[in-house]
Amino acid sequence: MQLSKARIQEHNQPLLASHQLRLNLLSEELSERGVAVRDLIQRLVDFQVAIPSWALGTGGTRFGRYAGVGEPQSLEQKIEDVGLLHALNRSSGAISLHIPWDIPENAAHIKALMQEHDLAFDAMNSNTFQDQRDQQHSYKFGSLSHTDAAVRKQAVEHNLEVIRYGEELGSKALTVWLADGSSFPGQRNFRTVLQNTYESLREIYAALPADWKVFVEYKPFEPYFYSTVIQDWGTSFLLANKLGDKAYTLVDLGHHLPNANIEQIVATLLMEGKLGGFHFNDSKYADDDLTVGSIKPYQLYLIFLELVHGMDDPQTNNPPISYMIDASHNLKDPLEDLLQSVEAIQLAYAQALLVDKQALEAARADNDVVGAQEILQNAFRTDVRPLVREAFRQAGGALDPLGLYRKLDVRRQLYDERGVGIATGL
Ligand code: AOS
Ligand code: ZN
Ligand code: ZN
Ligand code: ZN
Repeated sequence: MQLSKARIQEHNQPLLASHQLRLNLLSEELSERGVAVRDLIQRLVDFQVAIPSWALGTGGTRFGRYAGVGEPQSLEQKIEDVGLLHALNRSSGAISLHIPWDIPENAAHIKALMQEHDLAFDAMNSNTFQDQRDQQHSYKFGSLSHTDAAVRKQAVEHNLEVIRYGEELGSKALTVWLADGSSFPGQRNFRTVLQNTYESLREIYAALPADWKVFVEYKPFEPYFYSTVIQDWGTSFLLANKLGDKAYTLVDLGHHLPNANIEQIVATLLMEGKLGGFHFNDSKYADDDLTVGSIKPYQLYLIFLELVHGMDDPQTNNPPISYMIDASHNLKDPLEDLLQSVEAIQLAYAQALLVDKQALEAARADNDVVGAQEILQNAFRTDVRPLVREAFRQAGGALDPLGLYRKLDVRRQLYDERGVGIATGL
């Protein structure tokens, strides 16, 4: 289904007066606090976060899966779903594909469809954590790190194939998330598997087009429960450094052991110019892939503060970061969840933009612990929703994307169109 500009206008019209009132009130207060409101809103308008193709269908747990309805059955339908999200909030103008779940049969047709929806391709994702039909070697005991050179070769070749698909479509990055690990002490020689992984990655790196990047994602455990080969940001950073300028670390918020100081990891990677990709989600226990900002909104804000201050610092030499939502939904309508996630990201971003950097640095220089904390908390405790809504509106989106989605009864329409089938690739 397509969402016309006229339909969005029609939705915004009755909400406009009360929105304007709230926005004016907040703008006045913020101007008094020295915030350049118009510039801030423009930064929100410019911010884009990619949607992964696998977040569009209902996920499952290892105990089972409840079918959703109206889920996309093809790459075309996935693009249509992201196009709909983007029409609603104008902040999700990119899609991240996964091979072999999203093999583009006809690249020209797919590119035309992308253009129609004003979408770009974010990083391509390879998959060496599942065995595919007709695959010669199994990844049961690893892929890029495998003890058998033939398996490593097959996994490298798969990644090269993903790069080729990405080139056809106009993507500029490859994300490697490696499930490789072990479930019992003694199962693996830590040094051998890391060395194997490095050598495999080197072959992939050598095949990267000149204007491409590779993102190395880390994760402390799961699907294996004793060790993973790329367990933490240090290991990812080490590999990225050894590989070269086109290799970067990717931070997924759910891939840390409890209470890790993720904002500090972000700051360190930015200092080194090595933060390439970002997967947003939220978690209470581990890689829960819950809605962004639903469990730890203050942490999300602190992370955004590091992203904003780090990227704005002229001394930082980090390329633009590929932002993506990496979530999975068992209970919610996936599209509703993604609308909530995008909004949560924009809210945290807006709060981070409120912080007076100079005042914060002055408090730090004075060792004014309370003062510095107050500056951070004041920004966090500001209700910035009018700013985010205004950014959606200025960009041509809905003042209340979720409200409009519900009013249009989108899921019902998708169900009529597509039926009950399970989304492809999940
Ligand atoms: C897995 O835990 C990682 O978060 C991956 O980034 C991603 O979810 C996966 O590649 C999708 O299958
Ligand atoms: Zn991820
Ligand atoms: Zn994950
Ligand atoms: Zn995750």
